[in-house]
Amino acid sequence: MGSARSKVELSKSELRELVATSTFDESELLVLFDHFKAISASETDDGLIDLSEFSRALGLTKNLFSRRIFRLFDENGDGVINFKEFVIGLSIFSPKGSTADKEDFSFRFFDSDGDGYISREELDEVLRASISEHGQLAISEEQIEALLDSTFEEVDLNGDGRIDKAEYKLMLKKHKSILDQMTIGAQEGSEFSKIEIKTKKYSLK
Ligand SMILES: [Ca+2]
Ligand SMILES: [Ca+2]
Ligand SMILES: [Ca+2]
Repeated sequence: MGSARSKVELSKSELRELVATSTFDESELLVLFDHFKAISASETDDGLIDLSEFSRALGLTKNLFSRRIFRLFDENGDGVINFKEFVIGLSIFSPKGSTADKEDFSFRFFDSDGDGYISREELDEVLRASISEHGQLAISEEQIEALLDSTFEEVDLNGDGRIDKAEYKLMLKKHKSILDQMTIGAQEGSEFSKIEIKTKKYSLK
């Protein structure tokens, strides 16, 4: 696969634009472009990354998490990730990405209907997916409800039954580990380097 000519090309002007708009320099972008080519050709060599290719590169099965992260990367919502979207998404995840961008990104991860609030149903959905992902099926309905109750009691400061961005940010201040878990690269670029390693391994196949 490594020698197959990919359908994507990176022009000098695109490269310059991405140096200006992302947290990466030119040499990092060229490395990312190689990864992009490998991932985008891993199932269908069309110069674009679809959900299946994306999930596989992240080492995730297609689940709520990979679908949500994919959607956040897919800024124009056309169902595929182009190189620019790939770079901008990874920019946020990278150690150099700003805290504000990471906060926004993780908030949008929870706020699946995009109305600017995390509802109890939205939190419930992520919680259940996370529980089933970790195989902790022994958690009862009552425990889930109790966890939701205590979360809202703590986080929903104005008591309107939903979490707005200000409340969410205060919660992140108190529980710093949430953002670390939610964002690739928040801890010494660990997950981010894993992406690189994984895709490198993958492209050698
Ligand atoms: Ca797209
Ligand atoms: Ca919402
Ligand atoms: Ca609220």
